[in-house]
Amino acid sequence: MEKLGSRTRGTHSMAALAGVVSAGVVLAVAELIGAFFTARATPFFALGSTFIDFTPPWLKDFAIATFGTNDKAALFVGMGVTIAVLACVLGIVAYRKWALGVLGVLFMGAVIVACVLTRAGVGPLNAIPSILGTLAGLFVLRRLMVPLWGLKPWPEAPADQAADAGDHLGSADAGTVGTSRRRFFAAAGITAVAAGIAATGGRLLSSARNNVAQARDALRLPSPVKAAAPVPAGVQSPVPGVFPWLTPNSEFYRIDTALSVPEINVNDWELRVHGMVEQEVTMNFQDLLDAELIESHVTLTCVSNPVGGKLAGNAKWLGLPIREVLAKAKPKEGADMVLSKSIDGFSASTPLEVLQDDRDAMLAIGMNGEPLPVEHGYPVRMVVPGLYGFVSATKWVVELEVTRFADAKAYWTERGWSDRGPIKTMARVDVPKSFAKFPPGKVAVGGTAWAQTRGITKVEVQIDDGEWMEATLSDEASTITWRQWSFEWDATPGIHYVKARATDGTGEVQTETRADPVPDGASGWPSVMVTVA
Ligand SMILES: Nc1nc2c(c(=O)[nH]1)N[C@H]1C(S)=C(S)[C@@H](COP(=O)(O)O)O[C@H]1N2
Ligand SMILES: [Mo]
Repeated sequence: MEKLGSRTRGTHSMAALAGVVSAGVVLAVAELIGAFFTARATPFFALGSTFIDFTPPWLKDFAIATFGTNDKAALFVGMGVTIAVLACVLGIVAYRKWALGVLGVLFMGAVIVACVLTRAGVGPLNAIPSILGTLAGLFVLRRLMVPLWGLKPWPEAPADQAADAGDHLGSADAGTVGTSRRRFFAAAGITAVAAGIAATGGRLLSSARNNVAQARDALRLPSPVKAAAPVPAGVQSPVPGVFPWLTPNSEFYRIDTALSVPEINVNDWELRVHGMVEQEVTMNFQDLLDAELIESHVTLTCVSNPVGGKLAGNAKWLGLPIREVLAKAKPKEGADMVLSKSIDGFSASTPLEVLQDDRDAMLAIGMNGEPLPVEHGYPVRMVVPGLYGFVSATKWVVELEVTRFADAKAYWTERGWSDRGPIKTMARVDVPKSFAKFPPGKVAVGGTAWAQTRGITKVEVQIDDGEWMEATLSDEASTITWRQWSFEWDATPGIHYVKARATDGTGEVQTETRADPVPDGASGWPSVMVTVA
């Protein structure tokens, strides 16, 4: 490899910096202009969402297992680093061969525009922020290259570069070098600050323009015509540290592919029921408010939840039974699935009969007495007892297409997951925590178990490879909610594994066979390692 002089190396670092500053300008200008377009049209959002759509199941799984519900923050950091590295390379390329640099920037711009335009429900005009951002970035890159070329003209610099470098060209003596460096760093610094201000301004502007949070606060929910069945007094496990039976909204797990939460104005919301139906039905939000709503406690669980994981929550939902909407639409003979679609492009395939039976699958508008939180699907989502969320719990739902499993595929099914998702029987040890240390003697063990629609009839605990011992079940609220349990263990010194398994209402014992979450949910017995000393 050619040995670079220190000054060359210096200018290369500056060229890389110029690339990073220019990339920042692309994103910032697009963010600012994007405030006047849909939030999902900004480059950062569109790139990230496209990346998520192409995420293979193993990577999704890895991300959720490693970062949990911080997976989006991790994605943003990863994207930021990737963009910065690419920008460094493009900066150096532009410095050495301007035309090639321009091509590279235009290519990146085209990739961003393609990502924006392939988002669901994003019209062609939404390319404008990214196009203007790319042009602004190109302009800044050019402005930053000029002093660099002046600093030390690259031997192969084409004539127009030489012209731009102006009086500095060929006279890179100590004085002009200093001037060029100062010019470069001043321009880079000022541009970076301006980009920061533009990006922040864009964020503030778009949140002020789409103030869905205020609309949600102002929303008054109607009372249900059928209240939730009363919850028995003893549903909560007496063991301190077991999660609350009713999950507060703020602690409810969140899983979705939405990098920027869809912001839906209730006056614009409409649900279209179509496909294999006798009668297409559309309803607006007022129709929902005026309908005969019911309330019901339902435990939601995520298919990506690893054994022992926390991707499950129990809430009181207020909504309209979906079977009533389907009764109006009258599904045709042969239909066996409803493909529910979110405004953000996500979709879920739910067996038609599950939405028609008496389990009270609903179009929910309320969660624990409040309007749905924006991240949990405001203004309307689906809640279907007994199925994992990825095939049933569509948030920001706007469409129900009555169809057949043979004819249509849901979002995650296209990405290697199952097309159906009945929930597997699962016990979880909440207390003691993994790696806990405590003295020998009586220890309270407790946790949760779920097998929605079948119910939990027994939970057993095993210490190391000993006998299975029956735990005490807390009261059962219903078969569609989780059930808590407790157990007293006389702990002896040493390192121990505390395991649990549940039996569901059909008499089936939770399988020991370990399975990964892909394609239809994890299985196996949870095991918590503790040190008794
Ligand atoms: N629009 C939309 N709805 C969605 C998803 C999504 O990615 N987008 N994820 C589903 C999955 S995988 C689960 S487990 C549940 C989670 O609901 P929650 O975030 O309210 O807990 O939402 C479901 N609904
Ligand atoms: Mo999920």
